[in-house]
Amino acid sequence: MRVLLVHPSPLLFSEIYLRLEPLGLELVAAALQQAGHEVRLIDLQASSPDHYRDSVRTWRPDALGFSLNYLANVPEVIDLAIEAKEELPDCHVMVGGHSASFVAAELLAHARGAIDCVVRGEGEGVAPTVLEAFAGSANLDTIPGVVTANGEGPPPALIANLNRLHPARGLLSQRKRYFIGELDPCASIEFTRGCPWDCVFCSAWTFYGRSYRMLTPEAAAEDLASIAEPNVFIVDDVAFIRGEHGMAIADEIDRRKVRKRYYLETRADVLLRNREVFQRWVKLGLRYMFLGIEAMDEEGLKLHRKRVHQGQNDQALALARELGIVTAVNIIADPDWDERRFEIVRQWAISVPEIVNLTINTPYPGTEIWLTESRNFTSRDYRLFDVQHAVLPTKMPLRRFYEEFVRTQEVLSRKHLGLQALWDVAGIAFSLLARGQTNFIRMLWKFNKIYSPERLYADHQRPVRYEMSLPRTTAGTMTSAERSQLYIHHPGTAHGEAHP
Ligand code: B12
Ligand code: SF4
Repeated sequence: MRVLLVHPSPLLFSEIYLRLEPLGLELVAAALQQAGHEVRLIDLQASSPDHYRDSVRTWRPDALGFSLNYLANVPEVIDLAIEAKEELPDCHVMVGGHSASFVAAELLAHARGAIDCVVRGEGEGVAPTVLEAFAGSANLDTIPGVVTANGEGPPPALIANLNRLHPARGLLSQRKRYFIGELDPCASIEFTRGCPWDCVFCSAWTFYGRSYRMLTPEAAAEDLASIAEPNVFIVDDVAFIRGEHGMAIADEIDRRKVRKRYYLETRADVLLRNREVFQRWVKLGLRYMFLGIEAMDEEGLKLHRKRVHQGQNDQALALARELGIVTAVNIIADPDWDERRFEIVRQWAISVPEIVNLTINTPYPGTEIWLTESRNFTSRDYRLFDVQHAVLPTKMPLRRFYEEFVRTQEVLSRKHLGLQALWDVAGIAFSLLARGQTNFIRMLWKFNKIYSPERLYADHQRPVRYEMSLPRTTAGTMTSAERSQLYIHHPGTAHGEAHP
């Protein structure tokens, strides 16, 4: 079959700081190629919608597959599916990805026949069977994880072997457009999958059933060695939870003499526990790290169930500085923040050398706070669920909240964007320009164009065509049965570790 795989457009956040390749979709593509299909991939983060429309019209795929990791992309994907079905009524449409897995039934309802099925959970294992069903030689309703208008088939199953496939990176023509900060251009890689913790605002653990699986060090290093870009973003939720795994990959990389620069995300306690692993990776080229600090006090950390103490966060930042890793941290802004809370964050952020980023507390489907807080939503417009908009009632008037939020982001960004930053990194900027890489340079000026309280506020006034459904729970409560319903892959079905 001719299969066109599509990743939707970037969200507000990505318009400024980064743009990264759709690794999940590349794995699905690799599985479909292996099954003998002709596959094309369009990433609307890096290509124009016209390019997509031309491909539908001229290449006339037999099947379309949309990746829907981000809830805010739901309306776009529904509209693209409807448009494609109008152009090609016989084309089969499947949707998969993180968010699609949590809202499968309502996606099908909104699309009114334009989406044939939603694949819940990991996609590379079942996607070839879904295409067999599209071709008439298998039954769509009996494939694990597949949801159709007829209902849900057997529960999704985790794939048995993460080492078998390498992402089909070669399918993306616009590879030069992927970057994160000055790591420009930048590819992505996965060493492990899943997270054994259970923070209340996060759905990484409910998606993978609190499992944690690792690629073999050989497979990880082999994939890395095949990457052409000089910079690599490691997509693992929490990098190097198992110190010996991080060391073993480092050995394999050394053996292959691979030299790259890396960005990864991890937790304070993991960094403190595995100091020598991170030290080794600094020697290998680790430059940037993201630490999910989330809250600045014990009470906040407890509310998020982060299972880390403030003291550990402080120690981890000190260690990262000592190791020479440039660290970005995230703080979750609660809609009930007032001017004073924003001011405290601004003061703290200016006083530390780290890159500080703010996101707004957002109950996503699949998280625990989705069950306990979603009854209070002020909007059910999927597009506002991007952690840059407030979807819960704000203590300050909404416009005032956005003024404080943007002012804080601006103060934080001024440390790293704009003229001062260009001066600080002039050498890097010139060498990137000399190589024709302009993503980083453009980023330095983008903030004021993209972020404004008016834009964020106006986004709430747009007509809403697709509204998100609410969970069937009583406000503020959650039974253990409801909590267990959050899982896509249930803990019992997961191979690998289930507890930190
Ligand atoms: C890496 C990552 C990023 C990267 C890049 C992601 C990219 N280009 O796709 C960066 C840093 C840019 C990023 C940014 C953001 N992210 Co992010 N990100 C992740 C992370 C950690 C891993 C994603 C990944 O690559 N996994 C590895 C691949 C192999 O898995 P996968 O993509 O899920 O694909 C598999 C399945 O989903 C499925 N599948 C996927 N597509 C398809 C398509 C078909 C047809 C089929 C059949 C199957 C299928 O099969 C694949 C193989 O098994 C996830 C957490 C997680 N564990 O999922 C958060 C996550 C997806 N991000 C999240 C958020 C909130 C954001 C931001 C909004 C954060 C912000 N501060 O603003 C931004 C918005 C980005 C944007 N779209 O513009 C949330 C999503 C919440 C939601 N429900 O919408 C997540 C779940 C994190 C969390 N803890 O809550 N992110
Ligand atoms: S540690 Fe990170 S990935 Fe794991 S549950 Fe918490 S926020 Fe999610």
